[in-house]
Amino acid sequence: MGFFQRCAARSLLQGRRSLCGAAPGPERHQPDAPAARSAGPSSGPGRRYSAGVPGMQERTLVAVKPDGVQRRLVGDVIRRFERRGFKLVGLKLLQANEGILAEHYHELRRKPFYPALIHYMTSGPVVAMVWEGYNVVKTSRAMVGDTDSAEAKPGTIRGDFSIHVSRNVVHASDSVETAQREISLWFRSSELVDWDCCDYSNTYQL
Ligand code: DAT
Ligand code: MG
Repeated sequence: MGFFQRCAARSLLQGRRSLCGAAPGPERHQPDAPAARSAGPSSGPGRRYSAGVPGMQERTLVAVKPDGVQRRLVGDVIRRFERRGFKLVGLKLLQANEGILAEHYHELRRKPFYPALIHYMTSGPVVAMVWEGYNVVKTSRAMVGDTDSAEAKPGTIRGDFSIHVSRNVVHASDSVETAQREISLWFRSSELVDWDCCDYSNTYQL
C-alpha cells in the first residue's frame, strides 16, 4: 500500500471512530480482559472496550422458534432486544435436530407434552441468538413473558404475538447457568463475536 493510500485508510478509520463518539482511550481498553471468550479482533476498530459495569458482559440464549420464523416474527424479536439496548453477539438460522433439542429440553423429557414439543421444534427452522448486556438473562425473561402465552402480559413478546403455550414463539434462558450451558450447546465459541457498541456511553455509565 502506497503512502497516500495509507493516509486515506487512516483518516477513514479515524472518521469511523469519531462517528462512534469517544474513541477507545488506552486507559479504557483492556485487550486481555475478554480474551477467554473472545472470537473477535484484539486490535483495530472492532476491539473491545473494558467491561466498565459489573455484569455488562452477561449473555443469554434467545431463539425464535419455528412458529415465530414461519410467521416472519424474527425481525420483531431482534428489534425488541436491540431497542432495549442489548448487543447481538451470535446469530444463526438452523434446522434443529432431535439431538440438540433432547439436550436443550432435557429437564422436560418426562412431561406429557415432550413428544409434541420436539415435533414442533423440529418442524421448521429456528433462529438462535446470543444477546449480551447487563442483567440480560432476567430482563429477557421479562421481555419474553410467561411460558403460557394465555398468561403472558401485553407488551411481552409472547403476550403480543401468541395465544397458546404450545406455540409461544420464542425461547430465552432462565438463569445465568442455564444460559452458559445453552449457548455452548447451540454455538461454537468461534461463532460468537466480541465487538463494541459505539454508543455504550448511552446505555451504561462508563
Ligand atoms: P420456558 O420456555 O418459558 O422456559 P419451559 O422451559 O417450562 O418454559 O418449557 C419449555 C417449552 O415447553 C415452553 O416454551 C413451551 C413448552 N411447554 C411448556 N409447558 C407446556 C405445556 N403445558 N403444554 C405444551 N407445551 C408446553
Ligand atoms: Mg425453559
